[in-house]
Amino acid sequence: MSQRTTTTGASEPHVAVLAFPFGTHAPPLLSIISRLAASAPKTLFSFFNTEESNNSLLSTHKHYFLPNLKPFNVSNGVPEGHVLGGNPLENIELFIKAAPDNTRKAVAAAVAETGRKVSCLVNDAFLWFAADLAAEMEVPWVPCWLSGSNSLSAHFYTDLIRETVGVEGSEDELLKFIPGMSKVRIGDLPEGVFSQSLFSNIIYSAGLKLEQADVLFTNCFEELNPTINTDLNSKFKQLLNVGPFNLISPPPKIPDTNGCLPWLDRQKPSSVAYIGFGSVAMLSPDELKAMAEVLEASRVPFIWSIKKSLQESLPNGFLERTKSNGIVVNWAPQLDVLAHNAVGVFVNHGGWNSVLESISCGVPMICRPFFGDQYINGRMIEDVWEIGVIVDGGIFTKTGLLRCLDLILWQEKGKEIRENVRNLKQVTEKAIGSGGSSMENLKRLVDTVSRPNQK
Ligand code: U2F
Ligand code: KMP
Repeated sequence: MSQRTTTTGASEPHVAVLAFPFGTHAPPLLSIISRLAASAPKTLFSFFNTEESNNSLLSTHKHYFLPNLKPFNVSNGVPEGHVLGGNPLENIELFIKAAPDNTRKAVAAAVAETGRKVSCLVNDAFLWFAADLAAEMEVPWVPCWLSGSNSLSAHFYTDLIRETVGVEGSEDELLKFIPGMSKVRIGDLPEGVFSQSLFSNIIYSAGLKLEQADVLFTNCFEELNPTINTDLNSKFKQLLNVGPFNLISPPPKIPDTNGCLPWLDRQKPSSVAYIGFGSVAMLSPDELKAMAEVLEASRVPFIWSIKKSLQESLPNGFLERTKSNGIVVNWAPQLDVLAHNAVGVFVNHGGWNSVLESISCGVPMICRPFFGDQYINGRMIEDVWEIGVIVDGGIFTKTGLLRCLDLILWQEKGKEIRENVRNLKQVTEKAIGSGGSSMENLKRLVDTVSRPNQK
């Protein structure tokens, strides 16, 4: 009996999905794959990811693993006995170096276990070796760019940028020669455009390789960057913006263990600063001190999500003195916090998921970018979408941060910014509504991945 089930299934589509297990990459990829799996119940989706990342997803995002979406473990690439130094780039580089071999092994094992040949390969775009794997298996190659089309354009045009501005381009030079990027400066570009580390080279190569994708899909929506998207649409075989994933396939609720939500209920509308810098970025001790001093002196009500290890570096007595004014948490229920009408500003690092979550809740931003796409995201926020500001000088100082908080929370300019982000929220809702651009693109994506292999 079980054999008959396997034989029937053997000809049904099987999508292998390769996750990048660092930063906030695997959860949004899993979320969109879950949405595809729900729309294509006869298609099997195998989610290849490290054991650590899969275990974390299984404990916090279990509902995404539908009966036709199964996790498979891939080695993290850390050699036996190797002691990690604590720099996230070390983990990334060890994983990526070993990933092509480890993934081939894991995919072969999953095919043997499920009795289904792979019919389509989906991967986090950083893992561009997947292009070769898809070619070997003779299946469509469908990478996913988990950030915005603004950073995608920067990586796609890296050679042109290097040729045009040379290696010594001035930080303030504008990228006027790239459609939709005329407000972006050389200094805003992500690593991979100029820097030469192993990880940067991987992203650079991804930018070149993505042109070969059968379909490239993103966690973005067309109306957010219309000029960039029109341009990129003519460069890729098929570019499908199917975001924001947080709205297309909502994540599970995070327990409100610190009582952020009832506390927010007691605050005035648009008065609270929510502060959080994602899963990787860390404030320096000086910036941490500047932030704490501003919160204490200004009396701006706040929720500050800050890792336990950094909480020890807060000024002596800060928690006690600000108890009536704010909450410090290890990890906040970010989406619920942003959706609360008491929140007036999100002080963040420009991480793509945070940016989309803030837009989908209509909350203005103050950005302090650290790495990767965060600078270019901050630039779009300040100069193109006009839904927030980059903190003065790029780092937190007492005067710079106070000025930004004052601007967004209390000044006339802040009202305009708030109106802009609320308008953009509506545009976002349209994109994911019935007949909206992301919804229509999602149907095309479901169609691509659920097709039996025709190569
Ligand atoms: C990398 O992402 P990060 O982890 O640095 O940051 P985000 O993209 O902003 O994602 C953070 C997520 O964690 C959630 C939050 C976001 O979904 O809702 N979160 C939370 O629930 N509670 C908290 O207290 C704090 C955060 C990278 F660093 C970025 O540059 C990239 O743009 C991003 C995507 O490629 O990946
Ligand atoms: C650690 C990370 C990430 C990183 C750098 C790190 C990460 C990430 C990026 C990134 C780089 C260029 C882009 C977009 C994102 O950089 O998760 O255009 O996404 O040191 O975890």
